[in-house]
Amino acid sequence: MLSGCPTWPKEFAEQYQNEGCWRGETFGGMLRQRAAAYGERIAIASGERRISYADLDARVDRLVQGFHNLGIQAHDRVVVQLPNIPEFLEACFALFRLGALPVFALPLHRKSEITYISEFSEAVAYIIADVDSGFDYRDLALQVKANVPTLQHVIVAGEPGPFIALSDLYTEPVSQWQEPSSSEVAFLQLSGGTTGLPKLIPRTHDDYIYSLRLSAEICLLDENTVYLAVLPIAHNYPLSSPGVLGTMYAGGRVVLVRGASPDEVFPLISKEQVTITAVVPPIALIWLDAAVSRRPDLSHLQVLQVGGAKFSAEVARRVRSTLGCSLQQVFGMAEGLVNYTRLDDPEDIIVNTQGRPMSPYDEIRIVDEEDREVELGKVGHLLTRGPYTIRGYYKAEEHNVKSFTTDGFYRTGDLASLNSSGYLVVEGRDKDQINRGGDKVAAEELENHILAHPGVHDVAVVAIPDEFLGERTCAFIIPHESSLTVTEIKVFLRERGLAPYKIPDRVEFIDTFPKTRVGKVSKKTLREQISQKLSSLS
Ligand code: J2J
Repeated sequence: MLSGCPTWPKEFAEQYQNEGCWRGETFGGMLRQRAAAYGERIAIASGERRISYADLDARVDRLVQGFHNLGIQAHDRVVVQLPNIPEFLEACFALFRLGALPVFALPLHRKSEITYISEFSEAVAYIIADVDSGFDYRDLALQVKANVPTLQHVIVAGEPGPFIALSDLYTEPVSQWQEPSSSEVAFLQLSGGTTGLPKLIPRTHDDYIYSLRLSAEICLLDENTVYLAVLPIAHNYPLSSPGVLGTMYAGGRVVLVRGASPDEVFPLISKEQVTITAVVPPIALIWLDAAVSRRPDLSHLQVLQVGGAKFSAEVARRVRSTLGCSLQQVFGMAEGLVNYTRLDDPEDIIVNTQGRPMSPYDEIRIVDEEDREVELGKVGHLLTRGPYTIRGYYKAEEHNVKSFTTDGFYRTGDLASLNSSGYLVVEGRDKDQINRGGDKVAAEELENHILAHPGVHDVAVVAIPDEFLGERTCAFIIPHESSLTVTEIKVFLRERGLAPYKIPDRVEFIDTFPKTRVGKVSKKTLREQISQKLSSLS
């Protein structure tokens, strides 16, 4: 097992095995079996490209040999930052087979995030696209490589520039390698974050494949499923809930697309006969509005999943009548626990709750400030433990003490209530994070970046309500000098290489911070102040 990865105590691991949650499957083995069972059926469609399960299996073997020839070995970490293209899945399955660990970066991550996760994970390689959405990842890689001594290889899907072409690595397999054991960590996923620096989440073959299998069952996937991957598949939700991997588990077809606009997506749903897709609330809103005027042919679409941020009941009610498909709410987290409304649930549950845990072995506690369980139906802090929820972040001992109870429950940072049928309603959050329509911004991380500006004395980042995204970010800054401008701050953050979605939506200059009774900055008062100001402006 890779060091620095907390794991389940023996008695829990045995229980999860005995109960049949963990069945000893690995990703490498899963693809091999699907290739044997579904051979010529299409696994991945991307533009005009079609890759069958048999082709995918063979291409992955060739790539394993190529990675092996480069010197990539079991337990090595490899940062993968690719858009929704087939190479994403080929590279990941090749790394899985080799026992090397993909570290998933989002396409919008920039120098700051990539340098940090490469350094922290001591990555030996970084896999990128050449250019995507107008951004040249090779320029980013040059900067990252100059700062991260462990990084030996940059591998490019597309024109390699000064680096290695991924396409040159597909090599006739000659070596033998031992596939990892199912209890090993398969990859590191990025946490939405609440702290100054992003945390890495170790997921094992056993736990993640369990979550795929269950997700595929709950979403009624089979070999006739066509799943459209609209969100970046590096994210846990489109990767596994049931996402591209759950679809492949079921032997279905994954359709990859790089944008979410109705112009692109509606014709594709019709052409590929898509049966299920997953979006965040702002995309659902755009699709609903566009569908009213365009009346697209979505006749094959059975399920629209919405998750990642709270979906308002009012909008949720419009899904069936406007798009003609079922809505499924998904409330999940890269750390583990995923809740789904079930497809045969009554409308009231589907519209008004965020679903119930997918596994009977998921343990849920709703507690007060002292970790005492609150009455059923009351709002409290959501804690969870189970067969696919991590027991700790990668190499984060100190932080793990705060994020997990001594008996292994993960403190989700969400405020929720539980009803008598076991369904959860997300009521808010006690973690210092802004959920920008599914994109998570850790307040402390952004504050640290802003504090690095020499003209800033102090800063506090809070969420402001937003009709479209749910929330946006507002940075309250106490400047050293009154000449500091909003533009200066934004340019500064961009130049530091921060992901664009973390650049504050609004900056407010202020003389002093309101304080709580114990002398801490009162973010609650700041949120109230800005809400009042904004409502008086509108
Ligand atoms: C309210 N808040 C939600 C929802 C997530 C499936 C779906 C989503 C994620 C995800 C995921 C929410 N309503 N429906 O990994 O597998 C907020 C909560 C949660 C945090 C996790 C999956 N769905 N959230 O969004 O790791 O605050 O995972 O704790 O990015 O998003 O964020 P993340």
